[in-house]
Amino acid sequence: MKNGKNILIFSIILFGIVFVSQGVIVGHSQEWTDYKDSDQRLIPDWVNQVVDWWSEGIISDREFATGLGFLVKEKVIEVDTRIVFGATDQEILDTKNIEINVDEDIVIPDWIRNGAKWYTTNQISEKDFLSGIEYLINEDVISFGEKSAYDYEKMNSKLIANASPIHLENNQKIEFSTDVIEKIIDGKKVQMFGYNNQSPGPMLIANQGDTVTIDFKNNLDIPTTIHWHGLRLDYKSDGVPHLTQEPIQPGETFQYTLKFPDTGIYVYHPHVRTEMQVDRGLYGNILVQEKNDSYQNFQIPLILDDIRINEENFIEYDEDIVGHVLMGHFGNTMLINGDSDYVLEVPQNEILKLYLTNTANTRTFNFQIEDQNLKLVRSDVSEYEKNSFVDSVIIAPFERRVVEVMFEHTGVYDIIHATPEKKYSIGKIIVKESEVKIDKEFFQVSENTKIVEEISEFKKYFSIEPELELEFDLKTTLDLHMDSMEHMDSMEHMDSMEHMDSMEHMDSMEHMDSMEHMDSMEHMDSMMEGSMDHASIISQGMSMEHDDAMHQHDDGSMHHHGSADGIEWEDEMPHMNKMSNEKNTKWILRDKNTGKEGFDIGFEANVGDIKKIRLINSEDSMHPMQHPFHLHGQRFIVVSENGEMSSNLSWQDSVLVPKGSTIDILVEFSNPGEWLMHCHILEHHESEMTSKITVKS
Ligand SMILES: [Cu+2]
Repeated sequence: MKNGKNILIFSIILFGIVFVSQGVIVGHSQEWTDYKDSDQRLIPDWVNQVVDWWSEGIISDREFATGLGFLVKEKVIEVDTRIVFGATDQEILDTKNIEINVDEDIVIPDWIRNGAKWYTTNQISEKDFLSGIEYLINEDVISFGEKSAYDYEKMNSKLIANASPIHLENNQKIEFSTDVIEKIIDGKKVQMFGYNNQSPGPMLIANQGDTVTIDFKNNLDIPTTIHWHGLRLDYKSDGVPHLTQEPIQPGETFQYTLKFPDTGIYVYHPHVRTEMQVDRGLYGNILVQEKNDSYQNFQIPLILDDIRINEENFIEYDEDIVGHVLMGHFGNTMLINGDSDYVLEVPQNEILKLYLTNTANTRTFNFQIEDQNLKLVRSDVSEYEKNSFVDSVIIAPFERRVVEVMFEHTGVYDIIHATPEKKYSIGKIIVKESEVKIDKEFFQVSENTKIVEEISEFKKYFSIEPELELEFDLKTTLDLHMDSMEHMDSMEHMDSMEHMDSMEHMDSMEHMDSMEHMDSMEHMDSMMEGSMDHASIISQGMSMEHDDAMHQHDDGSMHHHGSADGIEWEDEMPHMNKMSNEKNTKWILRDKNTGKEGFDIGFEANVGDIKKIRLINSEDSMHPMQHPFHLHGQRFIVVSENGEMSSNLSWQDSVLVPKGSTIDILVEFSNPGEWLMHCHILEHHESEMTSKITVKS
């Protein structure tokens, strides 16, 4: 019976599609053709994804057909009745008597829900929808072939990718590009950047030990590069402007050679105006698997991000100057896999391996799933010595963590970002009933003997003295003691002061008088006229005369809500942050012993060296906050924090150094070349919180 019903749905859909493919769309075809000719790129992302997934076999015939059935059920046919059921009223009437049902057993994939939801809520236009359907037809997606059962086991992969995956063979060469794209985020149509017209970019899936070539073309009107974060590849392909290559100019090409010595989840992103280009959507995952990997469980990459979209649906950046340097650019919309409304559907009792990546400019996430323990199994570059059950995982920008989770009970679960003060639901997981029997072994923790053995060889170096002690510091001409401005009660509602038209909330703003200390801010004027539109309204509107109030609060203390753990979870100084830029504010890496800063540090090592580097994030600096430290092209072990030895080790390429902490890392210098080390808060990096290490072969 079940099959019969499905076949019915298929035949209806096929019937409709045939009409479409023959161009029998009264009233639409003309507009449609124009539209398609004028701008191919307006085909929505979800359609491109569907086509790719379909051709890759990631979604089955049946999934696809079910999806269309779902669109019908969701009353998408109110508009496209003619598409699905025919051109004439009689044809529509003839078919309307047939009841359309989506089989309750069938898991509706995310892309279908999204497609239907976006369309029915007018987030994608009829034009977009129609051109998408046409695209599917042109791509022969309608040739259904055999009707495979919806069965994860029979699919060639249990990978639920965050973007259309590209499975890479050894020595394969692929084409890659950066492009301007449009995306719907939180109901807003936003102009963004994508890799191969997608954001997140395609998920690259490679085998450990392989080599592949990326023929890259920059289709943006600004220079860019691609950095392959965490890969120990040849430094000529590391994508660092002016160090390993020149920036790739608009229209130009560059060839990258990727190598994958380590398994795990990695992330690629630009390294030119990184803070702006990443925020606009340029990032993607790389999954490196063991050769002949027969991993049978679900693999689900989740890219955590935030993005700042203004009222005009625009991601605002100054083309000429890096802004928000003080704390980095916090977004006002949180995303999973580029979606502000992420929904994942999974079967009950299956082991789900979640690959977490943080691509936010500055926001550290504290990842949780409602009512679930997470089995933490991996960090950046390797598994942990032993896995452990945790409630939550703190993940700083561009770190990766891998957790496993198993849902014993069906239902809907929130994916949560939990700060000490607030819990944000940033997505949902729908757990469907399944036949799968629970595997009690999942709840055991175990040791990873391979990693234990590998790391044990390095333990004899754990007690060596550091050869480099790096201090984190800040220089700014801003008067950060104007902190009372940051403590307006209503501040948290003000969203970085974008909406502060009304001055009645500004009772504590009288402290703005210390603006007079800002005479050294040569860029203040242009800031006020340019990207600081809203802030300039504030400074005009507020009184500069209440001199006396200023000093009452000027105790020199900086208040940081929720930072008892040494992490700034929110933009606690939105006004100062917005005033800060790369000219008036510089973050610094300093060699404690020589006093040299940034690229002047000139640290060197030889291939084969094992050296300790101490990262010192003193609480006494001008604005102490956490910094995620990243070293290119090598791997390291976090040996200790504040003198306390780490109890569960792994290989990493990044480490979060909370405010007031000192962290020792043991670096295995295995890869010759010129390698960057920097803070991965992107605005900090762009404001020179960066140095390099030369590794000689
Ligand atoms: Cu930093």
